[in-house]
Amino acid sequence: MAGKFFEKPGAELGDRVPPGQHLAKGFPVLTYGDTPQIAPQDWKLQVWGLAKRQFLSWNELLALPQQEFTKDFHCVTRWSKLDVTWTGIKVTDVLACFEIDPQAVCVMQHCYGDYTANVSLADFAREENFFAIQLDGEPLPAEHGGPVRTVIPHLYAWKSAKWISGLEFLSQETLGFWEGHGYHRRGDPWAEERFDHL
Ligand SMILES: Nc1nc2c(c(=O)[nH]1)N[C@H]1C(S)=C(S)[C@@H](COP(=O)(O)O)O[C@H]1N2
Ligand SMILES: [Mo]
Repeated sequence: MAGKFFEKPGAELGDRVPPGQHLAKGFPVLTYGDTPQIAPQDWKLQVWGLAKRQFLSWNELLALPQQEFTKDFHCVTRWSKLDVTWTGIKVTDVLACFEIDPQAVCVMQHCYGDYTANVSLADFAREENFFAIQLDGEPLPAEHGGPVRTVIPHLYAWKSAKWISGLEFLSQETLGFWEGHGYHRRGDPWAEERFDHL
């Protein structure tokens, strides 16, 4: 796989690159289906299931604290990109707006264009996860999920939902798009949780 678009990680990066992954040159775009075009002011996060609050608007999202995040990104199709620089809002700060019922243990991320990805609330509500609104200091490009996507760095990147449009809080696990097509329900790249063999 080494060559024009991918290179084998050098030994010095070995501890940064999960097993079976190669480093991508550039930042590949991986989308199933068409790229939705959403004007930031029209973006809205719907909230349903086991939570009181029903939505968060673009302006409400921007009113929350923003910070820079530099994180590695691992796609299950075996490319990784190290040190991606984003600006975003911590997932924990967003979740604090919703009055989530203690019975909620899972979250379904819904997207414009109908993609879904499930995560446990424990995996979602981690300090290093965020809603990204910028990439390299520029508004997040549509092909990378703009105006808003989630980034969950400790799981394979299919869990990082582009064009996020909704969060559904659930008392039990329901499978998202790729998870329903045989991909792993959790997707830890360090454990190579690529496919679900159950
Ligand atoms: N809505 C939506 N989110 C998505 C996808 C998608 O097809 N639709 N692809 C996933 C996959 S498989 C990967 S690897 C990353 C790719 O993000 P990128 O295109 O910004 O590199 O987005 C994830 N989020
Ligand atoms: Mo992916």
